[in-house]
Amino acid sequence: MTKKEKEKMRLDIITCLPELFEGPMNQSIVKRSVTKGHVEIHIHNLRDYSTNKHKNVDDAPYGGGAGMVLTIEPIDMCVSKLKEERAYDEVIFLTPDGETLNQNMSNGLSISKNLILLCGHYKGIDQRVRDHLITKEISIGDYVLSGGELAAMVLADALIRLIPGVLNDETSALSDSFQDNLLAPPVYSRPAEYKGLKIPDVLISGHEANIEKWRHEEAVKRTEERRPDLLSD
Ligand code: 6GU
Repeated sequence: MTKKEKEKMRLDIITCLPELFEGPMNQSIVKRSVTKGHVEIHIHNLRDYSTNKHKNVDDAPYGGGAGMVLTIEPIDMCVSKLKEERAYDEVIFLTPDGETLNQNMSNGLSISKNLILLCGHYKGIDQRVRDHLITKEISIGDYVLSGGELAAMVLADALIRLIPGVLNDETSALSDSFQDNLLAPPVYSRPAEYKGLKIPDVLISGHEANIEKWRHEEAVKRTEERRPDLLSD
C-alpha cells in the first residue's frame, strides 16, 4: 500500500478517568503518529453518558458484597453511539482476567481500522457488558492495577508503534525483542572504548555478514539465559 492509500487507525477509549490520558498520549511516538495522521485517539468520559443527576456510572452489586460495579447503561449508550458512526474491528475490555497481551496479539491488532478500548474501574463491571458488548478481553500481565487506563495506554502504545510509517526506520519494529520470539541483542554506541570498557571487535569490523551472525547469536544467548520459555514454543 502506498502512503496515501494507507488507512488511519482510530482508537476510541472509554474511561471514567479521561484526565489520565492527557500526559502519556501527548508524548513522543504516540503524539507524532497522531500529528502525522497515522492514528486518531478519541477519549470518551463515561460520566457524559450517565443518565442520573449525579452522573454516577456505578452501583452496588446485586446479591450484596463489597465494592461498586460499573453499570451497563452508560457503557451501552457510549458503545452504541460509536457503533452507529462506524464499524469496529473489536470492542476490547481491559481486565486482569483477560488474555495476556503479547507481541503476537499486538501484531494482529495493529492492522485494525477501528477499535474501542473500554477501561474497567472500581470492583467490576456488569457481566452483561462482557457477554454482549465486548468482543475481546485483554490483560497486560499477572498483576492487578487499580484500573484499566494504564493497560489501555500500554496497548495503544504497543499497537501504534506497529502501524507502518510510524517508526522512522521501518525495520526497527521488526528487530524489536519478541518479534521473532527472540530478545533483542546488545547494542553499543560511541566511544568504542570508555574507561577501558571495549565494545565487541566485530561491530567495528565493517563485515556485515559477521555482524548479523554475531547479533543473531547474542539474541539466542540472551533469550536462553533470560527467557527460555520463548524458545520452547
Ligand atoms: Cl487490563 N486491568 C487492571 N485493572 N489490572 C491489570 C490489567 C488490566 N492487566 C494487568 N493488570
